[in-house]
Amino acid sequence: MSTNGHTAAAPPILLTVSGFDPSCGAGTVADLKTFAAHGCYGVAAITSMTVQNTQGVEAVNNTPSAELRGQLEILVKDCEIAAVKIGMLGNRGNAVVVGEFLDAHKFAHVILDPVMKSSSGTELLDAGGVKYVATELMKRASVFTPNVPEAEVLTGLEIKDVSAMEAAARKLVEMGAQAVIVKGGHMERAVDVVFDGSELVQLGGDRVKTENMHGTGCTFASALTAQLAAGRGLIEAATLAKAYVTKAIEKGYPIGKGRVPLDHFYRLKIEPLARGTHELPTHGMHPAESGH
Ligand code: PXL
Repeated sequence: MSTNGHTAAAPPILLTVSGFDPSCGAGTVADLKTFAAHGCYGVAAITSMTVQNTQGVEAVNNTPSAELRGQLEILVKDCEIAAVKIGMLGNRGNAVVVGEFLDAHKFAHVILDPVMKSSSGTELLDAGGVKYVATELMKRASVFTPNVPEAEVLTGLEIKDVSAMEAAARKLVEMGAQAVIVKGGHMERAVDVVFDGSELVQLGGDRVKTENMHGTGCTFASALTAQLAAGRGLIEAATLAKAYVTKAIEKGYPIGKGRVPLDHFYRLKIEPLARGTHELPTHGMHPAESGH
């Protein structure tokens, strides 16, 4: 292996299998920013090129299945992937490619976020894809992270409160999921329900200004992926991921006329220094000292 002289150990390499949002609030780019914010190196296979801005999705152009398979296989031939995060799949054909990929290679962590619609309501997975997720892909994931509307579609249950979220989590495990987190971001109280097949836990949370946000689900699932890859157990990883996404929501800022992306790098924000403090020329840099 050529290292080009670089000998530093690489951080965990995380793979996102997701769609591209040109406004970079959701999908692949939200995932990569989240991975980077957690000190991980992200690689990506793109399932779909969406045409969207912060105001909504204008078109969805799914990647041809053979091309998606090519992206996945070329990465796995080269890199040691610590965990896989799956988001938007687009259609059944691409969901099947991902199922086959998971069968062909063993990964320590597979986090499946069953994205069905954009926050503005556009379909991001066709009906055949939803069926494949429910019957095949879900059981191949180590953690399954539907939001409330997705959990309703998959279980057929109506979910109006936290106890219905718990019932949905139990039903998804009966349907074959290994572990489930039903995300309560759409509910009045943003409680998430975590169920690993034996222990059922509620993660409390105050609802922050989520009405007009974009990319919260992608970000939570990606933060969870990074925490699991770091070796944390499910409950601790989910708690930390929820804390991260909550803060990133709080710190979000508008970049366009529509939905607000999160600030994935809020941890890097440094309070502005007193004016001028960091622009003082160092010795030898100042014209007065150059001798001219
Ligand atoms: O937030 C779900 C989502 C996931 N992936 C892509 C998206 C969206 C929402 O718009 O565009 C690519």
